[in-house]
Amino acid sequence: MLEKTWRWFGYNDAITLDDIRAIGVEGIVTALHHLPNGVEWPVDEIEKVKSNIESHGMTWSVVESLPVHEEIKYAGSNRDLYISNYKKSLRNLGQCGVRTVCYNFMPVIDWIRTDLDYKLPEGGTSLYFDFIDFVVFDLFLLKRLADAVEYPNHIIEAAGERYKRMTLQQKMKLVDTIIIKTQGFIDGISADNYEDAITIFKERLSQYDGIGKDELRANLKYFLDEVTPVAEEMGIALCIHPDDPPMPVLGLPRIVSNSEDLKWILKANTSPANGITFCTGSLSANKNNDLLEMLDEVIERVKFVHLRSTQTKSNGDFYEAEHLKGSVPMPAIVKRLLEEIRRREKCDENALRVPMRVDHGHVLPGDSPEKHNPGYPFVGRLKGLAEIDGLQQGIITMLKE
Ligand code: DNO
Repeated sequence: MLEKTWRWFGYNDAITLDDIRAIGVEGIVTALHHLPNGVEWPVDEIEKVKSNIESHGMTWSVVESLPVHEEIKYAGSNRDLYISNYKKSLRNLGQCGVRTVCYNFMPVIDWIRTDLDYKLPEGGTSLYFDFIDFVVFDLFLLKRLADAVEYPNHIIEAAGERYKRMTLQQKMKLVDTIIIKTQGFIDGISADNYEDAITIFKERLSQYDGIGKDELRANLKYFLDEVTPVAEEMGIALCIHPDDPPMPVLGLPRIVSNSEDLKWILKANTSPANGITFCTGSLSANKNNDLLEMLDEVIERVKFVHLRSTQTKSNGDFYEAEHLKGSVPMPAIVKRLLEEIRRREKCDENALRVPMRVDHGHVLPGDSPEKHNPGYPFVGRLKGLAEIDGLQQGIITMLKE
């Protein structure tokens, strides 16, 4: 069985551990959200969160994320200091028995959406990525005009037209959505107004001048070669999260986007601690990604899964579909994962469980938008979890027959 887990954002999360326990969740996915990015996570802070989770009848199954400081990603002068802190945090987590650690290696910006309240025909709302809005943000709000060549002419024209028709309020909302709202609760930027947000954001982008795919890959390998021996010693599975959306953005390279990338990562560092977070939602936003084929290629190193689906459109847009709809072949994915779990259990009866969290959810009746982080409503995720759990129970029954 996949372990049923749930992302909890700590004490500031309006969704409480009691709420989460009540719906049958077994494990919590969380981080020390109150600590700044890059510092060592002290044992007593880890213990506090862990025992709080345990006092609610659950376990702290996954750290998401132990953030990788930007200096590690762009190889800044303090990278070895941040890597040393990372190793200390891994040791401390291992000592406390927290053994699955998710992280990402996306420069500057983690996940990207342009609309957090896209109305679905059925009445709920979903997260949406509008390609033209994103180009408006890039070329006309950030004003990264020098790099405009990345986009075909007709896209630049369409973005220009849209920009002309936008009100100031709409422009501010787009900046707020992309830079502040989606990033803010993860490890993001806080700014008082939208001009400051743009300035800070552009400074961060400029730190990657001269860093292309090869350089970023080299920096990831450097990081992995340093931290995997500690992870291995502590019995920790480190699991890199794919890029969302899986493509280069804003002139920044992205290196966890497709089959070739995943295979490269596993080959670049062959430690068993070098694992993958298989996020079906992120990977499915590129319609060239064949998810089943990709899962087969890396399945032995999949240590954590995020299950959700997207619906892509021919114009480059995508939105988050219901968990069992959209383009992800969810039943086949879950079946494949359950077969792999069975294989692991046969080889090693102490095999770590594979935690699964439903990633994101629609905002549905009963959810009040101010009571959750974007993408993480209670009812919408509960629906996804119930569907996926039903699916897995059904598949397990069939596999036994
Ligand atoms: C957004 C998430 C990402 C993801 C991190 C993992 O909702 O999918 O923030 O958790 O990138 O490091």
